[in-house]
Parts: sequence; C-alpha cells; structure tokens
Amino acid sequence: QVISASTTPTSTKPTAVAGARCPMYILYGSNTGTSEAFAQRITNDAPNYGFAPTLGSLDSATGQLPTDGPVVIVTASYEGQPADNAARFVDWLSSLKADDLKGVRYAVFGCGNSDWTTTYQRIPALIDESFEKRGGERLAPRGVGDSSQGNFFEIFDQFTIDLWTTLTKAYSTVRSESPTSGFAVKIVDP
Ligand code: FMN
Repeated sequence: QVISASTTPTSTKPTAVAGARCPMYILYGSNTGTSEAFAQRITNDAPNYGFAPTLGSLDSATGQLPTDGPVVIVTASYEGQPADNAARFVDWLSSLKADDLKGVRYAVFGCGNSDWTTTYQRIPALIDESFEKRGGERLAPRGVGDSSQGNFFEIFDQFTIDLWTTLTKAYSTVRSESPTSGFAVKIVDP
C-alpha cells in the first residue's frame, strides 16, 4: 500500500501563506522495515519544514518521478539486488536514457551492512549515480548508513539535519514549530 500525506487547506484565501507547502516525495526500498521507518520519519518531519509529503515504495514511483518537489530515497540492498518493493523501479531506471530525469531533484540515503563487502550500498549507489547520469540534480551527498556499526542511527540523524538545511534553502520554505494544523495523512491503494 502507498501512504500519502497531503495538506488540507485551513483557509480558502489565495494569499494564505500557511497553506503554501511545497510537495515532497519520499520513496523507500525495504524488506525488513528499516528504510521504510527512516522514510516515515522524514515524512513525519516534512511539514515542520514547509513541505507536503507523499510516502511510497520505490516501485510505486516506477515510470512517474515527479519534478514539482524534492524526491528523497531511502533504500537497502540484498546480495547487491534491490529490496522486493524496489525491483521494478530499478529495472525501469536502467531502461531510461540521458536527460529522461531532467528536472528531478533528489537525495539518497542508503541502509547497508558492510559485512556484505563486495555489494555494500550497491543499490543506493546505483540509484544515486543513475539519477545523475539521466539528468537528475543531486541535492545532497548520498547518505551511507552501516547497520553493522553502532552509529547507524546517528548517521541517519545527521543526514536529515543536513537534508532539511539544504531543502529549506533550495525551495525557500519556512520552518515552523506548529505545523500540524491542516496536515492530514491518507492511505491510498497501491
Ligand atoms: N547490505 C548491503 O549494503 N549490501 C548487500 O548486498 C546486502 N545484502 C544483504 C543480504 C541479506 C540476506 C541481509 C539480511 C542483509 C543484507 N544487507 C546488505 C544489509 C541490509 O541492506 C541492511 O540491513 C538494511 O538496513 C536493511 O534495510 P531494510 O530493513 O529497509 O530492508
């Protein structure tokens, strides 16, 4: 299932600044839930930084990457292959040509485990490089989390701190301490 979160305007006045949130897309590739939980955290925080988030699996975005807001990807690798809910997306990505992702602005965080020495972070690295090769604009350096290390969560926390600094600048959004009014989460079919 795809969970999407969107704003419900609290005012119909066209000048209402509070309702002017920028769309944002958070996509995960996850078998055992870590990447999905990290993606959910970014989604929960997004309204605090002026964004209206949509959360879904990478496969849910196959064939349709948006250009009207940042795309943030959190994904794992399994024996160098995508998670089950990212396999269609990775296939589709490899079929794209140069410039097919022009206008897509993105950032990637990889959940990996360096015990898999030869394929460590293979899918996050592949996605990060493929987006750039196909004309996408990387907004932030790829985050690299190693679940075999004690600092796995700290690395993710630092990635998100840097991400929000970058995104609020890039999209001129405004940080707010009380964003939740007018914020609704809806669940839609896959
Ligand atoms: N991590 C890597 O970086 N590269 C791999 O090739 C890789 N293969 C894995 C294979 C198996 C069977 C398992 C259990 C883990 C593997 N990992 C690998 C580690 C996972 O990607 C890592 O634990 C990740 O945090 C899991 O994310 P998820 O809970 O979102 O699925």
